[in-house]
Amino acid sequence: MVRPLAQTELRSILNVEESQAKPEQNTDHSIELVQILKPDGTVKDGTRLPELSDDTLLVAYKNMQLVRALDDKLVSLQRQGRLGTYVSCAGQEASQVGAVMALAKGKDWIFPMYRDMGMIVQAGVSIGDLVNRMLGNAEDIAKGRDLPNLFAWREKKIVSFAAPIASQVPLAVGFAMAARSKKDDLVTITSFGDGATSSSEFHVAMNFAGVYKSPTVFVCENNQYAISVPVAKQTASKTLALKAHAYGFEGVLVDGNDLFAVYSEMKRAVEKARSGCGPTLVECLTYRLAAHSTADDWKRYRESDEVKEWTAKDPNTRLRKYLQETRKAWSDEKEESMKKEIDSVVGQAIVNSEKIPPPPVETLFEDVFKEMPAALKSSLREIASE
Ligand SMILES: Cc1ncc(C[n+]2csc(CCOP(=O)(O)OP(=O)(O)O)c2C)c(N)n1
Repeated sequence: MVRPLAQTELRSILNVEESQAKPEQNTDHSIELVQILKPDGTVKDGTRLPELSDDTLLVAYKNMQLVRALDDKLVSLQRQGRLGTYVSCAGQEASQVGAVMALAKGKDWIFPMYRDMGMIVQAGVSIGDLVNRMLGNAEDIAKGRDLPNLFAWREKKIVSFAAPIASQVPLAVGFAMAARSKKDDLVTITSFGDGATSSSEFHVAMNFAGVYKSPTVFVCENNQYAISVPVAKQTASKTLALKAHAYGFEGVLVDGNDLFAVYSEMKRAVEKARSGCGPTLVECLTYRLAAHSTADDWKRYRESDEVKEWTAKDPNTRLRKYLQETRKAWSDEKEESMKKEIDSVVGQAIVNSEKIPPPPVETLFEDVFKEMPAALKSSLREIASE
């Protein structure tokens, strides 16, 4: 792996002199962090909890824990050589589940990124289908043609992701504009990391959305690193939310490990978009607890103390504390039985998926041309006769 450059090395390579002169300039574009649930699971003074029933909250909590358990299991499958590269979402569950909770199910569309397993599960994709996708077997919806973390389920209104960073962002804007021209009041959301905000796709999409008031909510999951590049080397802006102001719309900064803060601000943004008042950028300040993917080692570019500090702000533990200690809607016994159920669902899904063979070789030739060209037909015959 390439060694990350220290700030001083980078400055000397780029020939950037640290200026001694400090001209007066207004760079204080602070945006306040929205937080409702504090890391200790208590509600912050002066804030209002969103109205959510116990049932809705318990489904969200269960999904967050289900995703964490599946995540652990998929990392271990990869380590055993039973799965290709895997991208973990551990630590980002509240941002992902909270964002999807704010959508109108069956109406709004999701343009996710590769790290968004929490969105996929909250949108209603079954664990069996998800594991088939990860393993790329014959029952995988993508017929094994995509990388494991590239999610797409048309009936759940989840649009497939392409590997170039931020390529999904303009698509979400275009889709929303097309829907509006057909007088459909759906909203699109698109998620991406802090690194994606340096891409041209992000800026093109934000500009277009601002000018035409596209009914789109941009969800930036700021997990503070783009592989080994910390956010401070990604932008000189104080927040990523601020970037929305340059495009003429609202940017909000939320505690991405607080399900209530994410849900409340997403709900407001989605309603605003649906009522014709244009887009919002919601920056969810969070942290990825694992490595970027199973192909890197976070110890090469992060301090253990930093990881410890963020582990103490774990979104799942925080919500559990609230549910159990403040709301009295949960208990140790319920947690125990939920964990057993989750282990069995995840374990069974993996056993079932691993029994399914890979997609038949003919599928490699299908779905490209309406009429298969002669050259492909001949290759197919050749393979079939082997
Ligand atoms: C256009 C493009 N450049 C580089 C890459 C390689 N790459 C894959 S993931 C990644 C980091 C993205 O970081 P971020 O947007 O912060 O999302 P995160 O992975 O942290 O969730 C990079 C640079 C890519 N896939 N596409």
